[in-house]
Amino acid sequence: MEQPAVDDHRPLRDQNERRTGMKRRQLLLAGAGLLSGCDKVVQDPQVRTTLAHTEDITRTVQRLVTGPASLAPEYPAADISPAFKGNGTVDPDDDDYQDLASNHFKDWRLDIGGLVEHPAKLSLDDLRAMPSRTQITRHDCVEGWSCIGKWKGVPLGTLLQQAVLRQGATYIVFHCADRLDESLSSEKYYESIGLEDAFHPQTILAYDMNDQPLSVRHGAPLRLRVERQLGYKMAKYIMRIEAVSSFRHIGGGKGGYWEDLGYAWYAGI
Ligand SMILES: Nc1nc2c(c(=O)[nH]1)N[C@H]1C(S)=C(S)[C@@H](COP(=O)(O)O)O[C@H]1N2
Ligand SMILES: [Mo]
Repeated sequence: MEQPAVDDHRPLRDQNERRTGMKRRQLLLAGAGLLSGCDKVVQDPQVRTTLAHTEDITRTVQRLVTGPASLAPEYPAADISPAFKGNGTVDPDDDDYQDLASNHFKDWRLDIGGLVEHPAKLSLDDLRAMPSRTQITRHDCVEGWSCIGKWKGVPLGTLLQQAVLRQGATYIVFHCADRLDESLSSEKYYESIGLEDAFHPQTILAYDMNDQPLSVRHGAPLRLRVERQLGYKMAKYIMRIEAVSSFRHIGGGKGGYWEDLGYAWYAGI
């Protein structure tokens, strides 16, 4: 059967992603003893729309195999990568962002809004004064590389408990400062996760990396770590967090910058 045409780097990335995703899916499916049935569906390159269902299967099976609150592996300090790759945007080409950066983010405020009882605007000092969590984890990019880093930040769940989600809040959306590649999309980078991941103990908004304030390269002043998912979920340069009942009205409607271009919304690993 014919493969879809590869006319720019985007479908190629999609294919990479699908390949990586499949391997992991197959592992999870095998673990759950479901390989034979689901495997056929996953492997049929024609069944494009089935991939959406496969995404649901991945999520369900990951939960069956690992339980809803299972932790991603954490590593000893000796395993920290000497050079952590920077990927995607590494210096946002945005005037407002550059102004904030030139003043060491003293005027930056994390805007928390949407379906919450108590909208808030928090400074870096506010965030640093809150209880924190530190974790050494492996970052897996869909492009096929991994790096281990140490992250310190505020558990997202703590912030959401303070903000108090209103009825109907189902997803947390992260709005970023950067436009990644205007030839692919004019949208600013954004991401979204469900409440299970939002309240997961390892889901943090990180302001330190490897015991230093987060660098611009890696998402200063604040980036998401959602450790059971792939790298593209880990929004850098976060400006605003919004609780929503649906993300259909945001960006291209698929829940994230790369999702709008065809990546899976649930990028479980
Ligand atoms: N705002 C923003 N967040 C982003 C990206 C981006 O381009 N812009 N790239 C994503 C991808 S694909 C990866 S692998 C990681 C890279 O993070 P790093 O630069 O710290 O390695 O950030 C993710 N978050
Ligand atoms: Mo990535």
